[in-house]
Amino acid sequence: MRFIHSGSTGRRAALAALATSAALVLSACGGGAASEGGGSEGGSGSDGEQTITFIPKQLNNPYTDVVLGGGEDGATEAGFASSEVVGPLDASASSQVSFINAETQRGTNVIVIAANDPDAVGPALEEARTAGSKIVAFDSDTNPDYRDLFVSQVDAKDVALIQLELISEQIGGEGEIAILSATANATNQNEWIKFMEEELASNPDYANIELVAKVYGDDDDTKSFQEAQGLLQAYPDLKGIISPTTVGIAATARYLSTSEYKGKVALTGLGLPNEMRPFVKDGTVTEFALWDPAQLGYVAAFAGKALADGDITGKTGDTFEAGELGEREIGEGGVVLVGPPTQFNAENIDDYDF
Ligand code: RAM
Repeated sequence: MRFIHSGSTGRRAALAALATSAALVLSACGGGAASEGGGSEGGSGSDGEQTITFIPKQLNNPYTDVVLGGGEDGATEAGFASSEVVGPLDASASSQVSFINAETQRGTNVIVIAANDPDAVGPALEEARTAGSKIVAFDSDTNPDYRDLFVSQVDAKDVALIQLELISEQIGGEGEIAILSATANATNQNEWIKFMEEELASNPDYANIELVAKVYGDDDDTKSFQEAQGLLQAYPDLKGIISPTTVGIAATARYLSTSEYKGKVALTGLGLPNEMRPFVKDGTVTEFALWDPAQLGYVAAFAGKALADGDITGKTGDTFEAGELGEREIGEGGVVLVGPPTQFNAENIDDYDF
């Protein structure tokens, strides 16, 4: 596996997207759920062969496809006998519970989860742990009581500060801004927003920037598009939008690109270069940020293997090898950082393929 500049990550993501679409078709009558097999065989680890299952926030999200591409590569390299992907089609608070319960029944050794809500998944994860599963949170944390460790993309405060710096630059340091987020319960977005609000209130550089609204597109393309449209109608003086979600920023860019606000209302946040490229090229977006999502899944798989092997327990100071990304150390609060974040603009966006 190669990272960041790699064409292989992009191809892997495309394959994952195809597989996901196929799974969705197969499960269309199955109550809004889907699963995608990988590795040699599914099922319990009772024969001594370890199994890992990834439960993302939702399956129909291009970001998720890239994360899971890295996750499946990591699972294979780390030596799991099988890896699976299961998950809901929407990111609502309790949509992952039935999937966790099914993994507990199957005796899955490691569950890797991006939590849609920090607490709604708690009781189900506790049952899984009692049954012997190791729990790795990634992308969006659970309440720390419910997992062994959390693999975080980048330090949460840094994610917040980058987005504020970008919007401030793009609106000339003053004016009204809004945030268009994912779901109202998403742990990751809420933490970034909390740090943004604290910084806006305390940093004199931002004294002339006013956050006038926070809206939620639920990581649904259509709802995000409509929320963007609604913001511009409700706040005619709006100077900029921060969207800390790949789904939200792409939908907002699509709205702005054909509206009278194109090039006048700034848009930044967290986006996939492959989705944002046309909007950078057509002048809708100047600069945005993200990390390499594949690395998140890759490191999570190796963390799961180290937990399942008993090499680490998830406590601060524990270290493990994450394949070609090298040694990782568990920091305060059981958090493993992946990073680094990258900023994408017209000069460098063609160097990235994910
Ligand atoms: C969306 C999801 C995900 C987040 C990225 C930046 O795809 O909300 O959890 O990490 O955006």
